[in-house]
Amino acid sequence: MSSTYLIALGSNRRHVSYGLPQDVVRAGQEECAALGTVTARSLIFATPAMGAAQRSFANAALVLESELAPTALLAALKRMEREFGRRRGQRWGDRVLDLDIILWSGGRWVSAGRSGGLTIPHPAFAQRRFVLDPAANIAPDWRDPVSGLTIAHLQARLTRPRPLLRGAPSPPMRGAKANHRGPVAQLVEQRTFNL
Ligand code: A4P
Ligand code: MG
Repeated sequence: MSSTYLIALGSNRRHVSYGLPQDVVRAGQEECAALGTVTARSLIFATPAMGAAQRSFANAALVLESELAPTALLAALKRMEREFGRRRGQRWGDRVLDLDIILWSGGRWVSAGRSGGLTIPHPAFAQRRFVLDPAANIAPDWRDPVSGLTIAHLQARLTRPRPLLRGAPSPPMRGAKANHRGPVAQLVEQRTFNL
């Protein structure tokens, strides 16, 4: 029986033959066709690095119909990461391509494994614009089984204007331009490589 998966792709390192991160991500989107049928591919987004990473990323998403069960798909994605990661001079642990399973048609999945196990939905995806922007590009109506919210809704929560301080709203300053953009909304606007 085939299942539907939402896969997130990310890269912030060059590949010796594919080249720049956005080209690595595009190649990754194409290679995923070996795992089933890719029914939707997002635009590729340039995103500011989050966390310990230094260089900005290229991020994308795709929808995959596959006969593979979640653990078999994860193993195949890890294999693909390793294939993309074979690059001389690269530090141990760095990968040219990161492939995560974000959602699947079966709802929730949790299984143990020797190298980290598997949790679907991906535990952090609802807080990550670099996942939600590409995902909203191809699957805005897909509902997260944990929060019950659609991807479009989760994305809007991260990007919608918010007051900086909680509590009673203060009256707008006379003559001042309204600006209710919160810290998240003030992040560098994401742009796509494809436009
Ligand atoms: N694992 C459990 N659940 C899943 C799942 N749903 N999908 C386990 C994939 N893997 C899952 O992941 C470590 C282990 O998590 C796997 O072996 C698997 O058993 P990993 O991809 O090997 O390691 P990682 O990349 O360090 O973890 P993770 O969580 O993917 O890293 P992050 O937190 O995603 O950090 N900034 C921008 N703008 N864009 C990015 O793409 N990526 C990172 C990577 C940091 N900052 C970024 C981006
Ligand atoms: Mg990962």
